[in-house]
Amino acid sequence: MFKHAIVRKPARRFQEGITSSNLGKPDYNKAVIQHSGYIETLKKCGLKIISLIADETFPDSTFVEDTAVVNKDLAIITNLGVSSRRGEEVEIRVVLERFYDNIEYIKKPGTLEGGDILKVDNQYYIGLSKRTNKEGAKQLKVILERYGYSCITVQLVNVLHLKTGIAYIGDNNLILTGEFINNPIFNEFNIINVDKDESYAVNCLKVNNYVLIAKGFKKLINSISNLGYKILEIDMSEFRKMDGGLSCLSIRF
Ligand code: CIR
Repeated sequence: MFKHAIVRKPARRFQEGITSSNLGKPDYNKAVIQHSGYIETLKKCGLKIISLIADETFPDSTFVEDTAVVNKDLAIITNLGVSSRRGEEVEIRVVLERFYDNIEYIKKPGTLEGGDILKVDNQYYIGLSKRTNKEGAKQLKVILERYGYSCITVQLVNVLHLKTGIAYIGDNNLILTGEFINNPIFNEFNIINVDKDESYAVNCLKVNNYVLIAKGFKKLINSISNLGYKILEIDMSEFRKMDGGLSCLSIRF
């Protein structure tokens, strides 16, 4: 069970962040409202929220997930894969120090972002992407193996992060789309394939007794609820414009 989530309010400069989407500029006020909705939903899942004030130095700093990889044993502070985001991790580290005795670091030339890290019980999948390089993945593997976890790397082709295209919702159920469909690495799972028109919603999140999913993706919502999960929908339109999904907006532990 998760107990806490770290979140950070979007910066006023949010729309100056990195994006590859063609969905237009995000509306700051709307993003703030949607962020509050996200927090309320996490509270409904039973989490205590550690809410950081906006950091105007970093337009992408609301996407806190990329700054750390955490589990019950340790926190690993990442070295983000783009220079415009390096430094976002500093305040996150200070918060995590309150909760963790064991803190490790991904160091240069290694780069790694939390969006590339998918945990399935004691097994980690590490996406090799434009943000997470082989050296970063190797460092993470060495650290996690010391704590008894195993790691497999997955080469990404088109997606920004591994979790842009895959989510694990427990009970062997793996949701995936695009380049991950038919990848033999995931043969052992019960696969929920997602059509291209709903690929944004793949980045959903199992938080305690609920699955959180972006609002308005009817086919995937049906597939997940048919498996017996309780679903909470969140309006993510403004974060989507900046390539951000549900998981990106928090660090859960
Ligand atoms: C970026 O390109 O870094 C941000 N605009 C979006 C980060 C999304 N993070 C994530 O998927 N974990």
